Amino acid sequence: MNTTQSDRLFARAKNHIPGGVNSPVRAFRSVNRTPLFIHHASGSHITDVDGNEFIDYVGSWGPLILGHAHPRVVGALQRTAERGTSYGAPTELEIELAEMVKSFMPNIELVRMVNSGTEATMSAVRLARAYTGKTRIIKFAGCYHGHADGFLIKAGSGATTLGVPDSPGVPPAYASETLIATFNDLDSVETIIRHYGGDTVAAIIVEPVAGNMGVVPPVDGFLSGLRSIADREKIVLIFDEVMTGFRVARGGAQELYNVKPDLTTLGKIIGGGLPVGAYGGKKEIMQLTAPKGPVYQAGTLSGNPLAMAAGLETLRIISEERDFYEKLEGISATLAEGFLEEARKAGIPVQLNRVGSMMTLFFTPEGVLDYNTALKSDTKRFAAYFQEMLKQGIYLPPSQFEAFFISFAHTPHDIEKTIEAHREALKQSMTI
Ligand code: KE4
Repeated sequence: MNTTQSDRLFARAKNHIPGGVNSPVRAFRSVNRTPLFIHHASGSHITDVDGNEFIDYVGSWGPLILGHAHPRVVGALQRTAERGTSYGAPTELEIELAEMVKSFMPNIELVRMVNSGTEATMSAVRLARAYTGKTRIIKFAGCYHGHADGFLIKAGSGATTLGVPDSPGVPPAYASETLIATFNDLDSVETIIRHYGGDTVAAIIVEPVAGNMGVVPPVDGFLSGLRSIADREKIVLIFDEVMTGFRVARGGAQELYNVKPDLTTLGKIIGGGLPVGAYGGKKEIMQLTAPKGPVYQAGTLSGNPLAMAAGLETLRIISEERDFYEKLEGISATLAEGFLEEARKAGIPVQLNRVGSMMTLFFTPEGVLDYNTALKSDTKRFAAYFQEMLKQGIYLPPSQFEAFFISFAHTPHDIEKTIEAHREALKQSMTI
């Protein structure tokens, strides 16, 4: 595969941008190769600057559930841009998207638009602290909620020690306010609460379906168990649905698992490929947000017309398509079944975790239920598999610990070609 132009651009990029990319995972480091620079994309396909075309399972890390450059989304952006791109003043579009979000997720009574998932989660936590008057938060090892300081925390040694910074630059004081539990393990949450007291914990924040340690679904009772603990201890339960919102079901994971959080954070699909995040939920909590209440949060481009137009058109198309999620489930299930069948035939132990159109193929013989079991995956084999899939025209997320995203634009031919490539890539990955 010729990557001359990509290599040239990467060398140039590194002179101006840290690591040559504007988000670390794009650097392809964990798959031991340099990144491809993309020239254009349409539907389920992307084409790099050397003219190599791929079937895309990254989909900009989740936003493009309709596929790239959907004509109606592009048209909405063009019409909106011709009237002006941003005013720093309210528009009707923001109300329409808020109303649309509430129609998908009726548990949300008030919602605030921001510009990224990180802004959404950091703002939701600030709100929970203000509402409860408490300062600590509980998050789960392997769950990612964006790069705000209070989330870049990893578990200290022992089940009840305070978190420790997971990045230089995060003050230890922040780490002491973040406690790390184990995903799918309610006892780990109870242990923390017994040790620190529920009266010190403002919020539990969780990806209701983990997507950032690879996909890890919640085991039966886990989410409802968190709901009970939050009710008992008067803790704000935050579902970080930046990835799962409008992805795993029309109403996100809170609809799929029928567990209602107090606050929900959103991103990705809600922007249709433009920068949007949002946080929303119970009116009695959300109304503390400025200017209604005292909790400050602001943003120059929050609710900007372009992002609102792209998000609105995306959600409208989803709403109008009869059985949208059933059809997407069919495409995703066919891919997953093909992946598993080929791995079985090749005698390669893999785990495939999937919820709807987000999935991860783990190279490990044992079930992946949390971060520790995810970390047992053979990342070297994943890297070899990734490279082989790329050679065969399949563009996967460049990390064992990310989710593949299937879009409504993936065709039966795409799926068939992907399964064939997978068969060959499994064989090649055996030779490492
Ligand atoms: P952003 O700030 O990147 O818009 O959203 C942060 C975020 C929050 N919550 C969840 C559940 C998320 O998955 C994310 C961002 N996801 C990653 C993909 N694993 C974005 C890709 C990247 O970092 O480049």
